[in-house]
Amino acid sequence: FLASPSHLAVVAAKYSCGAPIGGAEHGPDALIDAGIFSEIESKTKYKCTIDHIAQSGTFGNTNEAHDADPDINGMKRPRAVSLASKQISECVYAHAREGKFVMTLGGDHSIGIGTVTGIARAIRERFGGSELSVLWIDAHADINTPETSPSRRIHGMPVAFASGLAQSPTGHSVFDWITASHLINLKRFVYIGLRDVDEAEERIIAENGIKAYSMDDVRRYGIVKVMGLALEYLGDETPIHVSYDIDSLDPEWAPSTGFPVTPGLSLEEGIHISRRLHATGNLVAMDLVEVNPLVEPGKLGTTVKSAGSVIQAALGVAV
Ligand code: EXY
Ligand code: MN
Ligand code: MN
Ligand code: MN
Repeated sequence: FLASPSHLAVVAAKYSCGAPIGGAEHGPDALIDAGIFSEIESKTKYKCTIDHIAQSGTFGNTNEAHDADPDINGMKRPRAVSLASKQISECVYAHAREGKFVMTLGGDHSIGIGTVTGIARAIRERFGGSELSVLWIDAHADINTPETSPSRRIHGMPVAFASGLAQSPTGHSVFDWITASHLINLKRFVYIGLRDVDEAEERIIAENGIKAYSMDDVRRYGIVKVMGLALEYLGDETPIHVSYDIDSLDPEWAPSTGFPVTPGLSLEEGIHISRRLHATGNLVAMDLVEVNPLVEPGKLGTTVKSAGSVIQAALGVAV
């Protein structure tokens, strides 16, 4: 039911203000400089454009404490992350509204607040109120609220903000830009690859009846079966957004990331996920996040190559 887009809007989201360590703001350039998108242009029908978004000025874009950005409700860097995600949300919304495929490169995973809300809003408008489906491929659940988060870092909270579970803290206007038109429905949401989930997150997942396939499930049933179940659950008639955290892959394949957890998906399993999503014909947007060139710099090549493969497979390139 989707007209197949011929324009690929790449959004380089150069932020690390949601994470406790810096470096992820350099992820987008590492991917772009590796030539992934020139190759896509030569091998597919896609015409690519790239927007670079980095915050400067008042709040800064890195994780370091900032006088202008004191904690709110325990959250670290709330204004920086809120402003970053608002900018990203508006940018991806504008592209998706025109029917382009939107590929956002992170950045720490707090940028997912921006991507998911922007795509969800565009889909509502394009398809008369219908809701976006989201696949979250990650070692982590990223669904803490400011109240449950052990780290107080917003990269562990994007799913909570994009679904409305976390709200703008009382008395503060930060994150107030997220309105009902931006929110996703957690009944149209599936996790794959989980293996490092906080106790409170386990409870939130259970209470909200969220479909989740852990790494143990992938080992038990195999990735082919798991993808089949995930896509069957979401149904055929739905636009899909995949938010792909590179730390879903085993550290062997993606060592240059801030929070690696072993054992993870093999590169082959990671590519299978992307291929299956492409084959649905319903994929409208993708995030590829948490490539951190400052972690294991000697193995950045391996990490970028893996990221490039999952990106290209999602766009139908044979990898
Ligand atoms: N669940 C932990 C927290 O909320 O602090 C760890 C989050 C890690 C997030 C990584 C990037 O995906
Ligand atoms: Mn994540
Ligand atoms: Mn993660
Ligand atoms: Mn194709």
